[in-house]
Amino acid sequence: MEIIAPLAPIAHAFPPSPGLGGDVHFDDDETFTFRSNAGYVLFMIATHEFVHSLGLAHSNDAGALMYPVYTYRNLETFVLPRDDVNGIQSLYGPNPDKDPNPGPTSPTTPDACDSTMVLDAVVTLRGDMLFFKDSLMWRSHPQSTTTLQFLIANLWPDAPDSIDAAYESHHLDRVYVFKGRQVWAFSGYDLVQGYPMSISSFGLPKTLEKVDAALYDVHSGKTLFFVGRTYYSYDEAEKTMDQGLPKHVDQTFSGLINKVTAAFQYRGFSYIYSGPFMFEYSMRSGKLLRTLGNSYFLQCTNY
Ligand SMILES: [Ca+2]
Ligand SMILES: [Zn+2]
Repeated sequence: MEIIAPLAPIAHAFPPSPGLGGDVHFDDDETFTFRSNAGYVLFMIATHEFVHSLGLAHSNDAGALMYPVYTYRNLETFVLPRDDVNGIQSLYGPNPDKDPNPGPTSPTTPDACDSTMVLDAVVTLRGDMLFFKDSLMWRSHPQSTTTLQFLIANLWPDAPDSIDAAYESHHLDRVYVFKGRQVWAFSGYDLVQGYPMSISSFGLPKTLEKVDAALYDVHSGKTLFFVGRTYYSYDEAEKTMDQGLPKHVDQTFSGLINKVTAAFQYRGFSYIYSGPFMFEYSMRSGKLLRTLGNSYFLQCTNY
């Protein structure tokens, strides 16, 4: 079975059988690399194919190595996902020997139907909604009834995993992604030159270690940076931080007493996440309209 590049197979493998069985072929016309995303990372392609040689078929888990679409992954941090471990153990059984040096735990792909899941961040991108969790994201089109899940690196190879916050600046047609003291800016799929930068470039305090969530308010042209139960507000046009900050979140979002974990604005409503809960606010009145779960936009499709 082959691993699919945008245009043509990069390599293919034959499942176990006599003769050709288990053989792997690599396309000599492709550029294979050791670590860089300037070509296909040979280690990832070869591992995927050798697992086919061992008899495992493709997975529909978007986080799995055996997902049929190639995505650049950072080998410094890559750990074989749980879905692949389960797949190979379904054929060969678990390792009977106790591993004297157990490595990091295999990551499990986040599940939209998990009501206890806490999203890392939510953001709009030119009318779509993006929901982030660990190394994965869901993308939802307003016209579509399905939400697609894939690796963040599939959209933005330069973006980090497990991000803290993100917002879309309609003013500059950019998405800003925050992790720790750094911020990345993307124009469509491209990293804007000069990024990542320090979050203090927004006027946030130099001592601040991270922001928990961010939201761009189309009515006021301000971006709100949430830190715990407080927020800072940044004027996108003036490129200045407002005075008298930070404020307590319930000064703008009535009744909100818990830490904000993710936030975004969509069609005139503000959606504020706190752990597995999501609160819908009217942006103009600041009134709480509904309390929803995090699967509200994610369309849990298990049945
Ligand atoms: Ca967050
Ligand atoms: Zn394959």
